[in-house]
Amino acid sequence: MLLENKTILIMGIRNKWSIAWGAARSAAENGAKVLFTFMGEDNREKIEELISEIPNAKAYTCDASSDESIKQALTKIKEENGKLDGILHSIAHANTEDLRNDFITTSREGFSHANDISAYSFVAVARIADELEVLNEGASLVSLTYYGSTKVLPGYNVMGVAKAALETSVRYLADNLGKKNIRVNAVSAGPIKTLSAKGIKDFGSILNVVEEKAPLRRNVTTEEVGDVVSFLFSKMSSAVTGQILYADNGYNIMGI
Ligand code: IMJ
Repeated sequence: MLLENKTILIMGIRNKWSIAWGAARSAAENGAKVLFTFMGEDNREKIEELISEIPNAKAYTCDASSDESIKQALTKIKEENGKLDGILHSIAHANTEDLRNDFITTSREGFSHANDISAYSFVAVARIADELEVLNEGASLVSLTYYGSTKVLPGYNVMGVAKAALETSVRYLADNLGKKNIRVNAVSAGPIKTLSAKGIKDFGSILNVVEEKAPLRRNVTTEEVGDVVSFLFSKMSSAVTGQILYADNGYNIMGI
């Protein structure tokens, strides 16, 4: 199996619709031992119930806005499970008003918050995992991004700026960690109805446009995105680093 004898940490699980959950199922199906981090100790019961269908899965709380919290989580994870072969960063947040109003109204605080949680936290995870020697030789770090980093999508706003910072961070991290044979990539997923898309104005029409225009004439599923993440965790991608790999049924290649 593709991920046999590998331990994979999935950071940012919320519910069964999360891309993180699609990635976890794919990693588990391919033979990996899967661990999770989630936000907020209050959610432990719900998360443990969800992950109970994956044998030997364990969940740890982690607040991506705090280096101290990331350190605590990674220390405990290493103590209890040994070193990791892969980490998926599936964490993003912007203030709701910054996704509802015109981009020009974004406050200094809102801009900083979106970039802190959605981009900087990946840099912090990479650095702390490296410092604490949490990663095995040949490990693979993966984050999730979106086309709104590159093109204007209505309402994506400051998240587009944060994803651009994330994608550039992927390239610089890939350079820094390449010396240690650690790879760093991001998967740019097509739009999916997750909790992060809930309440987003006209989300349904965005899904319809993809169905109509994407070369494969359909939307992507969390399982399909998860399979691409598994490829990046596997030896099959040993020559791939610093890349933004689109899992969007080809939508991004179209000019119109
Ligand atoms: C989000 C906003 C606007 C347009 C959007 C999205 N499109 C897609 C998304 C077209 C696909 C979902 N996406 C890719 C995200 O990265 C979402 C991030 C996000 C969502 C929320 C909603 C609730 C909240 N803060 C958020 N922060 C980040 O309070």
